[in-house]
Amino acid sequence: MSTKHLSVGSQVPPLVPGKLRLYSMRFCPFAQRVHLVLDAKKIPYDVVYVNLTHKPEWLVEKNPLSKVPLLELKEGNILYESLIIVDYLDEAYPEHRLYPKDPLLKAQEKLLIERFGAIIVLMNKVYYTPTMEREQFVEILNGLEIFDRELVRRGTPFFGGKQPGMVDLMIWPWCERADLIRILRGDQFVLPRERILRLLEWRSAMKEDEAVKGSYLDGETHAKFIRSRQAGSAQYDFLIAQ
Ligand SMILES: N[C@@H](CCC(=O)N[C@@H](CS)C(=O)NCC(=O)O)C(=O)O
Repeated sequence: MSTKHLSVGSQVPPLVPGKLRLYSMRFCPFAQRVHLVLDAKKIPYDVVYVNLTHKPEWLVEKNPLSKVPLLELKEGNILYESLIIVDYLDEAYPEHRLYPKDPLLKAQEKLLIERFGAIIVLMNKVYYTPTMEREQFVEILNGLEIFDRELVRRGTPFFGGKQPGMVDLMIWPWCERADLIRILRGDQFVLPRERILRLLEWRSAMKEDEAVKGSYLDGETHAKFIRSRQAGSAQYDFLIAQ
């Protein structure tokens, strides 16, 4: 169950003994990466949601970049940056490994995640800029096609094999949001099925995964948040029953 996003003037709730603490924002794809890994590895954690428009004073004290995700460990140690956090979690909690153990294979998976960064930049433009050029849409599609072909090459249901691994979980938040392009920009921006058939099958399989279900939101819900932010008043708490 979600709680309200804490904002300026709030106090940090005390840490819960025996649990990691994740500082998150319900609609942040980078924070979702960490939720996915914690959920996939079944690591006990509690969540503090943060209002990023009216940030609590303590956020910058915990993370000099003043961003989420932010992971607070039992010993009071703090980690930020989604990829650094998940790397730590996979090493510190080696049961149900998400990266391959082999250093070369692990580095190759990281390269693939790095490559997805170009799609993240393009998708961000869909949210933040008022118009979308055809060229930008084609670039997103070309990027997704690389991942579609990689799945075909691997011949497995997931990048991680029979189960989702780190690549699957790290690219998922933006694949969950892929319908936003059409919802926010119109029907001329529907991703053509035939170009990314295997990736779309993967997307359906991912939606059935228990860890994915834990943080999943549909396209319309994501769009509602983005529209509220575009209108100048981000509604962080609209999912919480009043
Ligand atoms: N590179 C960071 C990006 C995190 C990020 O941009 N988080 C956004 C929310 S989705 C944030 O906290 N923004 C607040 C700000 O930029 O002031 C990561 O991978 O964790």
